[in-house]
Amino acid sequence: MILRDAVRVLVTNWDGTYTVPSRRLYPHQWSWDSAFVAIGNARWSPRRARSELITLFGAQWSDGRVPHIVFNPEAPESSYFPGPAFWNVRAPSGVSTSGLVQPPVHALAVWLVHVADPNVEFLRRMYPRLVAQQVFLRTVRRSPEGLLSILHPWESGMDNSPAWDRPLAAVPLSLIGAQRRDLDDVSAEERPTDLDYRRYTALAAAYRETGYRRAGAFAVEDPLFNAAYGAAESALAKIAAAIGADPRPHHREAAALTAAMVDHLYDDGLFHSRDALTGSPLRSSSAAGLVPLILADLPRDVTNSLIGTALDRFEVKRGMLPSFAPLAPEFDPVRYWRGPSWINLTWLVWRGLRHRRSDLAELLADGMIRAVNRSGFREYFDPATLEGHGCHDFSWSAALILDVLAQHGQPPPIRQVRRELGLLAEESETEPDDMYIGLS
Ligand code: 2M8
Repeated sequence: MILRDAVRVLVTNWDGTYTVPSRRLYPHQWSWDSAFVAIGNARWSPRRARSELITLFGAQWSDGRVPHIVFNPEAPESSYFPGPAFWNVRAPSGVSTSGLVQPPVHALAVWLVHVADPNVEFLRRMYPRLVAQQVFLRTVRRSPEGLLSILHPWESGMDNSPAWDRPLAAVPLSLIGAQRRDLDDVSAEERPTDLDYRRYTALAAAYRETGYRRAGAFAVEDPLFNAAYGAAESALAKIAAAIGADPRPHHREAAALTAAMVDHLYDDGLFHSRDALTGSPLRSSSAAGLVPLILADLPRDVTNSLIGTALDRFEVKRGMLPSFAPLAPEFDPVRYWRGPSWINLTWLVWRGLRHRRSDLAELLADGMIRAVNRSGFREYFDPATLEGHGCHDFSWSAALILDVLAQHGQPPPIRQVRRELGLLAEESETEPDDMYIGLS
């Protein structure tokens, strides 16, 4: 049973207060993974869902940034590259983290966890931290045109996307080779090249040398990252209303962001990145350009054109969204983020389509379920054959399937699954202590 298997993956990857994306390949806490995991866990253990997010925000920096990796002190340095010694930084709570961020999908996650299991106290606890996360981004990453920059491909979440080939080529190569661990678990054809890794390392080291303050050779306005920020403001408006705060500033911020994206990143049926250092467009066929479908106020003509592109260039009628358009020359169906389908990207676009084109949303939901039925909870899938690639038992693949099933009339039979997995105690446990240190 797919439901029980999904819960089993999440239980296996649970570390006591949060979930690792994969036991071997990614043995720490990752920022946007935890948001997706919380959305799925909310369907069977809202306590774990809340704990996941509280733990992540326990590592928030005093400037409001939520680091993209929170390191597990018990995992050895050699278990992941680049590990805590490379980043050489600690959050106010004392835990080692990276200095980068990832797409801010957390306010949406907090809201969805609340919808699945209403808990105003949790909203009150998370609201100031989510606001601080957004304030950090708009204070230090926003251009005069109102768009946010990412400073490393790892901040996009779609690390190896062909969309970064051009701006990444301008990054000087690191003299130090990367001590990669990823190839111990996944074959080299499915991962970034060594050359990519030398550039990733050089860029991260240069950012570290500025105290994680100043942009280096890579600064890009990415549609997925910006859309996540806009959707976060819409979620914050709902959270604010639920706790008696003023939702209007959040509505205004979401509308302004959407307008800036349409003015500067949209062209010909797709949103594209822009090089923030030169102002030039970085046209590509990345599926990041469809993610703005999650924005509430997207103009109708833009929405319709995006749907046309999804059907035509991204062939979504096949059921899964490829991460890069299949007819584009750079497309590769098995290499990480250069074409394979991912459950989180497909889920985001599925959410954007549910109230606009429910027929297409159904096709994507069926596609995600078929993919995991055929290949298990793999990290990514060949969009044509649904063959699985990357690591096995990948957390967000399991989590988001639970959400899809619940929304498609198959809410998990929670007590039965818990009983089968020996997890009946779940119901009575309480959330972890608040590790939060306070914002300056
Ligand atoms: C991948 O990224 C990490 C670096 O952050 C890596 O390759 O080591 C990406 O797929 C990213 O989106 C994801 O959050 C992370 C953990 O699943 O893995």
